[in-house]
Amino acid sequence: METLKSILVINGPNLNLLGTRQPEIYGGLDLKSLDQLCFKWGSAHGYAVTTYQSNHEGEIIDRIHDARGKVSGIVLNAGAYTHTSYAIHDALAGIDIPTVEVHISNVQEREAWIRHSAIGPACAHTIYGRGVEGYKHAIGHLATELTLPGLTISYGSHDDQLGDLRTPDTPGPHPVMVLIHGGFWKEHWTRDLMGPIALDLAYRDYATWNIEYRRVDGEGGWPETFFDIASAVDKLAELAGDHQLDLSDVSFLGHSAGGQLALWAAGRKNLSSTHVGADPLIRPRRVFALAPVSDLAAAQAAGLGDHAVDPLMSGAPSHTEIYRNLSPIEMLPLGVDQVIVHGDADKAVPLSMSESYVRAAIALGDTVDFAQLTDIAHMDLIDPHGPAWVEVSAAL
Ligand code: CA2
Repeated sequence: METLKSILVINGPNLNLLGTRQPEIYGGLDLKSLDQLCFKWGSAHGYAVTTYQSNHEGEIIDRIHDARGKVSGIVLNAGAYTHTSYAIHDALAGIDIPTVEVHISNVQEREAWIRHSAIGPACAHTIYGRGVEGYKHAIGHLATELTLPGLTISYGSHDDQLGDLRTPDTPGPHPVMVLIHGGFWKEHWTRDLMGPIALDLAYRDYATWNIEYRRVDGEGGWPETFFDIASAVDKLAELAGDHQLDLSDVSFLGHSAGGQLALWAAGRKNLSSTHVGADPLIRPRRVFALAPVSDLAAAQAAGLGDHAVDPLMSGAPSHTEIYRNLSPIEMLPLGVDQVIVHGDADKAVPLSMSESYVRAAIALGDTVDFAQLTDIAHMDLIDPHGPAWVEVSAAL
């Protein structure tokens, strides 16, 4: 447990120009407004945020050195120094402060020199391609890791086949919530998204298993992504004894594309046609799906997530059969109690998708609670400090 509760946000060269040019890449917000948001995001987690911007490599290095003993975590957008500065790498490696590397743009979809990070190996985590919200997630990630670090456990040999297990301090066995993050199955959305929820659930005496999985622009898609979710869930059978997990009380909680995966995992049978293999070892008591992509065919037809279903399903030999076994609305009834939560201000996954899903599930005999939230947007649902959490946590 740390005693300092402060986070330093450093922005490197040219980020003082934010909001003045290239809004299509960096958004319309200026640096001063971003700083204000960082103060707000920090204080939501109980952290005082200090911000610093410089166009000079040496000054950034001095500021990093000066942080020793004064801050508990650093959020660093080193600008173009990211790609060249082994000196900043060394400065970070020389201090003992967890640092999250942040980029506003999707650096992995840009030129080769931008895809390379010289500072990445000295950072605890990298967040990119999420606009300025990436700073929020970086602060949330630091706050989570500094308060209750997860035990990172592999469930396979691929770099993405792992999860963070968090168990409360109280005597077990503990009910378990499997957390499945969203992001339209894409590489630049990672399980840090669910960290703050893991922390919140730890205070409610839940053990959490916050899982990563192979995603589409990496080595995922169908069937790898589905195979990973199934394997990650089944890994609980092996972890239960050592970590005091109550396997009779396992729930799945997924958001967005993670909601689709959670519903799929809850309802999956031994579907040889999905090529996901064996009978499930773990059956959930309940599945919580927050703004889930519950209908893959409808999502594909509507081009949701910048046509995200296309690469997810591109390896599927027969659309009709695969959709029936992978798309929650076509798997109904799931035979598992479900709680669906969706906001009416959701621009990523329309509320109407949950309305149709819930209607179909109830008609086919499933027990479903449906919470429709007013003025709540897509990402609000996974923010324990946001406007939806009172209702989301009540549903949990
Ligand atoms: O995406 C990011 O956040 C970057 O770290 C931003 C850097 C860029 O060199 C990195 O490759 C990716 C700096 C770009 C800042 O330049 C601006 C120019 C005009 C308006 C706003 C920012």
